[in-house]
Amino acid sequence: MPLVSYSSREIVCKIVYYGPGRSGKTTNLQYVHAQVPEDRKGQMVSLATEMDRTLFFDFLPLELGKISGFRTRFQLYTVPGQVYYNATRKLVLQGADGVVFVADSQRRQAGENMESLRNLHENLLEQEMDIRTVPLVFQYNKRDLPDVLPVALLEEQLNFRGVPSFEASAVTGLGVFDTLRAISELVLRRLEKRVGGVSRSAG
Ligand SMILES: Nc1nc2c(ncn2[C@@H]2O[C@H](COP(=O)(O)OP(=O)(O)O)[C@@H](O)[C@H]2O)c(=O)[nH]1
Ligand SMILES: [Mg+2]
Repeated sequence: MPLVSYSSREIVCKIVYYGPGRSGKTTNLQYVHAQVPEDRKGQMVSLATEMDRTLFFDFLPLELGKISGFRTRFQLYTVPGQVYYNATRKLVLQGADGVVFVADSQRRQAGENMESLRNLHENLLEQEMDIRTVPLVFQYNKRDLPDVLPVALLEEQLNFRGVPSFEASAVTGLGVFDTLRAISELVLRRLEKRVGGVSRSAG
């Protein structure tokens, strides 16, 4: 459930970028952070572990406006992908309102993607969240590389729910904002359903 702050009149939605190590999660965040105007974003914060980093920052999307007079603030998080950081991943997933699964499209990464998706399933379950209902989108990243799987096959391997999915090349930014927009929409739609009958307004 999103965090509602009555003092600052903000709704805070937490979006977690999940996926195997080196699929491009950090690159997504860096690209988004670089594009958001200074006055609408917080600092990129890095929680360093020994080998990898958990990154996050928050921002106020320009285009979303207000819900019932509340501004919507988004917090974007990445998790470390390596197997041995599972404790960190669980922690970062806590309270997530939506998940972007960043898959590496390269043929040789197929196993890693599926393993990471299974790990997401398990970690959500532990927090009584259901991978079949949580707002979720897939991003098939690294489309610029030569030996990538066809999207149809990635869909078959990963997108069991038929949720929105996007081809991306996070190094150039291709598909990065399409992905973010899609997960934001899903999160907000769910929020609107829960608070019931509210509408968005400009601002
Ligand atoms: N060619 C290519 N490289 C990418 C792309 N996205 C990320 N990378 C590279 O893949 C490596 C791992 O990316 P990173 O964002 O750190 O992965 P993370 O472990 O998921 O956070 C880095 O060297 C990135 O520059 C992409 O779309 N295409
Ligand atoms: Mg990373």
